[in-house]
Amino acid sequence: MSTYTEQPDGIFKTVCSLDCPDQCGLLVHKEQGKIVKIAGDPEHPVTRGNICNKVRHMAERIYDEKRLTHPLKRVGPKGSRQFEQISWDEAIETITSRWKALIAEHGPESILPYSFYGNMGNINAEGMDRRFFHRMGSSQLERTICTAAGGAGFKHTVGGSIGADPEDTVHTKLFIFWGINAVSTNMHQITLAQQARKQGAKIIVIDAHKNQTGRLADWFIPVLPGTDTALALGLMHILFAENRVDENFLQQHTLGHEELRQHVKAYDPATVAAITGVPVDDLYKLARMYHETTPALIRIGNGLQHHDNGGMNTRAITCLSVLTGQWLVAGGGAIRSNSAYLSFNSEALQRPDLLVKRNTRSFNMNQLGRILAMKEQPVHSLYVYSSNPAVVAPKAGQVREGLAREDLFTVVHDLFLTETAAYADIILPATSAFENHDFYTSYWHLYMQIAEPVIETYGESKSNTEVFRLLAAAMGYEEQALQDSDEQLIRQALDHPANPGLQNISYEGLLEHKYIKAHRPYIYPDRLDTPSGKVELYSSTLEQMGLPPLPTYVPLKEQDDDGYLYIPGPAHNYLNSTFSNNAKHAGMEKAPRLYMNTVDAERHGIVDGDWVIISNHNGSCELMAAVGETVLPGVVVSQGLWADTSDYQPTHLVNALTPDRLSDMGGGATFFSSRVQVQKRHDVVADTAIEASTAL
Ligand SMILES: Nc1nc2c(c(=O)[nH]1)N[C@H]1C(S)=C(S)[C@@H](COP(=O)(O)OP(=O)(O)OC[C@H]3O[C@@H](n4cnc5c(=O)[nH]c(N)nc54)[C@H](O)[C@@H]3O)O[C@H]1N2
Ligand SMILES: Nc1nc2c(c(=O)[nH]1)N[C@H]1C(S)=C(S)[C@@H](COP(=O)(O)OP(=O)(O)OC[C@H]3O[C@@H](n4cnc5c(=O)[nH]c(N)nc54)[C@H](O)[C@@H]3O)O[C@H]1N2
Ligand code: SF4
Ligand SMILES: [Mo]
Repeated sequence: MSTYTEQPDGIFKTVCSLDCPDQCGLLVHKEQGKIVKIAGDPEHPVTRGNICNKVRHMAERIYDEKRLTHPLKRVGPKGSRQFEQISWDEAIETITSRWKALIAEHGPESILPYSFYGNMGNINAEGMDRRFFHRMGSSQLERTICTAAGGAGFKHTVGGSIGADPEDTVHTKLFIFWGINAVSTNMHQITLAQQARKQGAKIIVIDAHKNQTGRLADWFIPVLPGTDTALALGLMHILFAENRVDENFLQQHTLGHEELRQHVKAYDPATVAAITGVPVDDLYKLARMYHETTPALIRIGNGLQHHDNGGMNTRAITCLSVLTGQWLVAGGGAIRSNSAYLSFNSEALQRPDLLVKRNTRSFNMNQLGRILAMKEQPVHSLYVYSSNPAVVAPKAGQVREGLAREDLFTVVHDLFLTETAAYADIILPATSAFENHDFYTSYWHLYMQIAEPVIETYGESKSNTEVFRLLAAAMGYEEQALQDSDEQLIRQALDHPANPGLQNISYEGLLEHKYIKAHRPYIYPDRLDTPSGKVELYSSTLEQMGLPPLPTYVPLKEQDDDGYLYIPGPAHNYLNSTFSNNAKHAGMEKAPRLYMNTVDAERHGIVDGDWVIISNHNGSCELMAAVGETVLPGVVVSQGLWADTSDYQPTHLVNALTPDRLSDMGGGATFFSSRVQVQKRHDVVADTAIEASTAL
């Protein structure tokens, strides 16, 4: 059964499936059965006809000759990329007979799924797959690689993923982009801010790197990585000391304001300046500006979450965001994730009831390397889909060692022969989202959207839902839930009276309108989803978990090492590792740069364009120095999860250096909390032809 329904040529409305808050409405132009152009939908209230360069060039990826067209089986050593074409029947039979044998010998927990949001369509990302692995009773996966730390920090403060409606931010007068590279990662929030700027709004960026977002700010505030909690506490100190808090709001809507008032006395400006690198005068200026401007919005990004103290960083900033009462004002308050407004019936979609064994073991995806290295009750089979862990997971060297295990039966379902797929025993070709039926829920704007297939399935590729239906049948699982159609899955997920925000949204309505906004009759709800129903400045829940109940600065773990603090962030022209294997996008991205301060570069005799090796106890990789003043001394930053080179070497694998420690809350990733040594490569000459913006 194919999900493809006959579509003529023309222009079709659909959705961008990438893991990006903007979740754009798209117009896909199709001629002779093929996509010839992808543009923003001018009628979509948030997209307003603009999309990023990545997706404007996405047809290159859809029709890339490297795209997988058939199932493959491995015929050489793991990692050698020697595969032979097989039929779907043979692929499904090979996988399921192996799984049946493993289940008989070691039990279902010897099998581990590994996935993330390579495709944000809900039924493909977290629908039929969840049903299947629940029914199997496989080891379960904690999907914590992205926003788990911040999600927890935010939840313990305001109860869940709610915040300002981005569309209201045209009225905002002060934007604080905090740990977010929004020009690259949330471009429509920048469009809205630029519109507000015409009415006098100011844009402040607080970041460890003066990148494309910092460069457009009215005021860029460089901060030392992992010190944001201290910065937020210092600002709260000044707000309380100068009576710049909204006492009414604190009284009515918060818990623990008196404790917080006392607690922040310890974070005086001089102490905070020494920790954060932000001068005392700037602390006063920022606190006063924040108090004096309304609506003031803090857009909390992922950068400050990917740290040892990422949960607390998010929590401290969230506490700051309520002190002046801005959550009561349209266009004020904070935005971290808005996913709660569009929350759907995930129990109906994922069917956790199919998992019979209560204490089935579960693994944190950030520790894939150590999971695959386990000697006791080892994982014998790994099924990877919608993710590329050989590139994106921390401690990538250990991940690849695990993937290279001859006794690990690995299946990878993807559109491409990724770095992870290179280690697979069986590779299955995946459809692109333009070939699927699915529904989408943005975690930033408030629109639910639907997509129907725009083009025919590519080669013999299949969607995630379709592959799990086949696997379920071949495993002999007889539950109807494992054969439900895509339409049934969507309808079941939408049937969710518990979220009144969906009251205007139906399957038929979505088919007709393509996007529908969540119903939200308030700016600030009557009751938050915290235990007290209020903003918890003091959290007894955290206290019971052994964490500080009040926002408290805890330094990063690797302090005594004399290496540079290293932030390997995402790139403008890639989406995590997606597009990194595509010539057009790699060409736009030019070279893997390492931003470093002039003072540090001079010490090592490094000039702009030099190739450098960065290394630490986890591994090493090679990058090209971008010398200037975009980072503070002692900090180095790279952008991009780069593909292995054309001879399949992991030369620019930044995650070779990242730690697999978990964050303070939520089991989140700590990609940005490592330290590295930097060394010049003397055997190659500097490449001065590639310019990188390195000026202040
Ligand atoms: N073009 C593009 N867009 C994307 C992605 C992509 O790969 N490329 N990825 C998507 C995904 S999955 C996600 S989660 C989002 C992530 O997008 P963002 O939320 O923007 O997160 P990052 O880009 O990881 O980091 C944001 C900024 O945090 C800074 N930073 C790092 N550590 C600290 C710190 O301790 N304090 C402060 N204040 N700043 C710090 C970094 O320098 C960086 O500029 O983007 C999504 N959109
Ligand atoms: N150093 C460092 N590492 C990071 C980050 C960072 O900032 N720095 N960011 C982290 C974050 S925030 C995230 S979210 C993760 C993201 O990590 P991943 O989720 O692994 O994201 P991608 O690299 O985009 O890989 C997605 C894969 O899914 C495939 N795919 C797309 N659609 C489908 C589909 O419908 N079905 C199937 N089967 N496959 C599909 C794509 O081809 C691609 O190979 O990376 C994390 N890793
Ligand atoms: S990646 Fe983001 S900005 Fe680009 S089209 Fe998709 S949703 Fe829009
Ligand atoms: Mo992410």
